[in-house]
Amino acid sequence: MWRWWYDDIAMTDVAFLALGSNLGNRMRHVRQALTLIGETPGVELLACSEIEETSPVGETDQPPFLNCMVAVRTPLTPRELLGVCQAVEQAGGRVRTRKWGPRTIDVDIVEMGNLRVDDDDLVIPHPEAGNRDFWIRELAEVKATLKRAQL
Ligand code: PH2
Ligand code: MG
Ligand code: MG
Repeated sequence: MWRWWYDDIAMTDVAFLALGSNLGNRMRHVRQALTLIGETPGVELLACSEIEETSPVGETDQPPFLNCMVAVRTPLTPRELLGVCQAVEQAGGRVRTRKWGPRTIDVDIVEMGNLRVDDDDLVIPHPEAGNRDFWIRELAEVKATLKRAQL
């Protein structure tokens, strides 16, 4: 069964991860996440958007975020990549409180090639992908960088 995922990803093996932090030393959390993602075996960090400050969406009664988008190349399955994201969140001291609440570091899979996943705990593309101005902007920026660098 997993073989099917691998075949699919082999054709379009660039995934886009969104990073967000609005608790504690936000830049430190984002930087640590970038480092950990880049050091993960089987995950090649290709490009990163600008890191920008954004107003909270959804739950608006929380501090502003630092957000950025990264492109990675990986043969990992979606679920394996989710595991990487969760490990990076744990290393960043993420404590799960309320949905969409403040967090030291959040790492979300936004896109993974042309792949579609619709499980209870993992939906790709991310359901908010078309709704957040900053994600749309960051995604366009990273994709333009990949194109320029012919990655
Ligand atoms: N993430 C959320 C909820 N709201 N707002 C901004 N600006 N940036 C985020 O990354 C964000 C959010 C849930 O993951
Ligand atoms: Mg999120
Ligand atoms: Mg998340």
